[in-house]
Amino acid sequence: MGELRRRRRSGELRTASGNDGKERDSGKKGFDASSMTPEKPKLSREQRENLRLMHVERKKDFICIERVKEKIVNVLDGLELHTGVFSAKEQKRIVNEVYQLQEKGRKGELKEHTFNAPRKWMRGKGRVTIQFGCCYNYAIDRSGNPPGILQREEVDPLPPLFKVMIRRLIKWHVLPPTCVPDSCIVNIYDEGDCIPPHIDNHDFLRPFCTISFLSECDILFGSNLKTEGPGEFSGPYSTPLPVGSVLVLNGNGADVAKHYVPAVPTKRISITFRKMDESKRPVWFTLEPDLQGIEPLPIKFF
Ligand SMILES: O=C(O)CCC(=O)C(=O)O
Repeated sequence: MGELRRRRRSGELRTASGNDGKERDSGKKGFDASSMTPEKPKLSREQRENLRLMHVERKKDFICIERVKEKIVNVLDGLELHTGVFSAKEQKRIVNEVYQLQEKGRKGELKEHTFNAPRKWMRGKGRVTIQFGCCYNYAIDRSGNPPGILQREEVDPLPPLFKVMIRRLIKWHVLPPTCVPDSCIVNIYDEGDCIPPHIDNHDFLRPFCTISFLSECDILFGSNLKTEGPGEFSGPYSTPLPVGSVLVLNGNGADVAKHYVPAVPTKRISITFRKMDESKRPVWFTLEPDLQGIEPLPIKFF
C-alpha cells in the first residue's frame, strides 16, 4: 500500500504534508433512524487532535538536590516527562515499524553503520541499536575516533513514520520548533539489557528526548553514579518511564546529571531523537523537506 494511502487510513498518526486541519464531518448531532441509538457527535480531525493534546500530562518539577563543584544544585532542572503523547494504537504501529527495521538490519538491507546487534558477552551488554540521520560513535574506536558523530560514515535517513513522530513532538509542545531532531537512535532492550550512565555528547543540541515502548522501566539520574555489578548501577533519583511517554532532557537534567537505564525486567524499546550541531552534521547530510517550518499548535488549547 502506498505511504500516503496508509497514512490516510490510519486516522491517528496523520501525514507530515501539512493538511491536518481539514474537517471530515460537520459535527452534526442526531439519531440513527435504523437503530434509534443516539449518534455520537463526530469530531473533526483537528478537534480530536486538540482533545488529545489537552490530555497530555506534563511533569516539569523534577527535583534532586546534590552538591556539585561546591554548589548546591537541582541536578534535574530542565527535565520534563510528557505522558500520553502516543496512543496504544500508535505505539503498536511504531513498534511494528521498529521490528521491520530490525529485520531489515539482520538481513543486511540497511547501511552497515545503521544496524548494530552486539554479541551478548555479559549481562547488560546486548542492546541492539539502529541509527538514522548520523552514525554516532559511543566510545573511542579502533581508528582512534573519539566518541561523537562520525561525519564520513553513512547511515540510513530517518524513516517516514519517525518524521511523523517528530512533527507530533513539535506540534504538541514537547520539543521547541528551534530544535527539530534530525537524527535518532532506536534502542532495543532484551530482558537484562541496560544503557550505562552517560551524558549525551555535545555533538547533539539540547533539548533532546527519548520515547518509551513495550514496557515501563525506571530511568535513574545523578551527578555521581556507582557501578554495583554487571548492568547494575546505583543513583540518587529514579523515575518510571510509562509507555507512550516522552522524556525531554535539557539544562542540568541533560548536562549535570548522568542518566541510565538499569537491566530491564522485560523487553523494551526506546527511540531517542536529537538535533545535530550544524558543524557536526555528516558530510552527506541534506535537510529533510518535511521537517521544515513545523508550527506548534496554538497555545490556547492548554
Ligand atoms: O532507553 C532510554 O530510555 C534511554 C536512552 C538513552 O539514554 C540514549 O539513547 O542515549
